[in-house]
Amino acid sequence: MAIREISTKPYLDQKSGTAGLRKKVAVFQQPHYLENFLQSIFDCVPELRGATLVIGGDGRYYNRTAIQTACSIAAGNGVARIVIGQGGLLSTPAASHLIRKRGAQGGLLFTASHNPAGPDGDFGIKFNVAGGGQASEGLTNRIYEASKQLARYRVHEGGQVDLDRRGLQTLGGMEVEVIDCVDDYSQLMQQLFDFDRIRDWFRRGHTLRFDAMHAVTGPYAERIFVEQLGAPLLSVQNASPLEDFGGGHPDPNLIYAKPLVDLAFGPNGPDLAAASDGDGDRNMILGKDIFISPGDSLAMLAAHLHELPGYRRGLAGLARSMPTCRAADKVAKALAIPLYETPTGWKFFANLLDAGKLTLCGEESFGTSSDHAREKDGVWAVLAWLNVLAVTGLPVKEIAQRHWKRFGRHYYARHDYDELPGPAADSVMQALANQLAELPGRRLGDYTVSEADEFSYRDPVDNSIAVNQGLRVIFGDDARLILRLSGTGTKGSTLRLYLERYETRESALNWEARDALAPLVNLADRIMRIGELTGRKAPSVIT
Ligand code: G16
Repeated sequence: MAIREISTKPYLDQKSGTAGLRKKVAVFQQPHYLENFLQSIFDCVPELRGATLVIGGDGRYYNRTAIQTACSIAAGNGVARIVIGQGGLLSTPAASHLIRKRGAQGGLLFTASHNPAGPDGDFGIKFNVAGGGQASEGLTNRIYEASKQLARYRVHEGGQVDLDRRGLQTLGGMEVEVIDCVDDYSQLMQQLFDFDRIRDWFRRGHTLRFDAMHAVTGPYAERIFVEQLGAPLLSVQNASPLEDFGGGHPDPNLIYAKPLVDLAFGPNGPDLAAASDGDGDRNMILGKDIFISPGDSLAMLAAHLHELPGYRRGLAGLARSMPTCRAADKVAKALAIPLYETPTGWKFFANLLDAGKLTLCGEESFGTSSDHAREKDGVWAVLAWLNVLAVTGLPVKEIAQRHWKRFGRHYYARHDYDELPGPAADSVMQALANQLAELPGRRLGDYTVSEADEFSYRDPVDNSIAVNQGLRVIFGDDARLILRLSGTGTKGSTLRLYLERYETRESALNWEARDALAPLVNLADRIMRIGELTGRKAPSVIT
């Protein structure tokens, strides 16, 4: 076995964002860049020596190269066994599940999520810990510190893993097991959902259209929706994973999944339309003539989850990220269960899930999942909706309208200002921060500010504290304006403005979200002056 130590020089920019290290492909292609980051992980997680490590990716450009590099570094650092999805593919939630199922000490996930791919696109790495959750802020900070000091890395030289051949291989002294990427995951889904009932729903002529956006969920969707649940083949579109995602932007939202949205609002829309993103952790849900916002989807699933086989014991608790609308809070109150408000980033749910305090959680960024994994899970969310539709026999729109009638409706939108110069984005944040102290009590339009603050979070399990998690202007139960900087962009700064308005009047439950939120957009203009401070007339993307 040829283990070699290679001298290197540190890179100083290997700081993880909201979900791992995301950079342009060209950045990862710099000499030793990837090796350095991987070695920093192995240096900070000594438990990986002699243990099992799961490796997979979303199939984007550079995935296979990066996986070969990861295998040789893992072998160089004494990993005993690697479990890899065939072709280098594993959806993020499937990888999280495998880490748990195999008792692995961690997983390397090669993905930049929904960001575009290809030689000029983005690449990324996430390290997930034993238990399947994303590395904590503490660990990613330690990895970053280690990367800044790194002087050498260890590799096994010679030999490659055949990523396409299922079964056992060896690389140096390390065992490599290449597995079908769907098998374990689909077994888990069958434990959670009533496949017979969903099959029957399809048999009765109901329809699904799932858009895999040429990303990782294609094989999962074809196996589960078509082969196992009996949906017709054309229920899954863009099913083959491509290295450049077909040139698209695999972000399941109203902008980037527009053809699907048009279908849902067209004359022959399916009963359920859904999409997932590059690595399969996000989801978008639509019914005939209706878009279910992620915050609503979380709340509606919360209200119905106990009707599904894997959740009959009821819900221990609910959680949402701070900018996610407060629809789930209303359901938690009705169910008399706790609702946790966490910072943006799925990693903040992990401790609560591990401690059994949570059953279901979600984020405005099109993420929903349960305690079955430690990642958000796009296919899981679609199955949950299918199962709810099959159990209730109601159309999506009817489920939504009954929900709003019972709990009230949270109109919601997110305005993104992408690729801003850092100082311009910072000046908007600063200008609002400067006003926080004087805002409470002020009457603005139809609203009165009840609280204005910078969000910080104390984890109820380990008491760790996360500060600087976004600025909130809260108008009691009626509305909120939230401003924060994204932690996932790879170019300039992205400013996110989140708008939420709550209505309980029956006459106000079926407005267009854009109309309902117009007064709040005006208020945000007045308070935050984004146009004036950034020179941008309008957001880059509204979701
Ligand atoms: C990641 C995180 C999510 C987060 C989202 C947006 O999702 O896992 O928790 O909500 O980014 O983060 P930000 O607002 O900081 O850009 P993904 O799907 O990109 O891994």
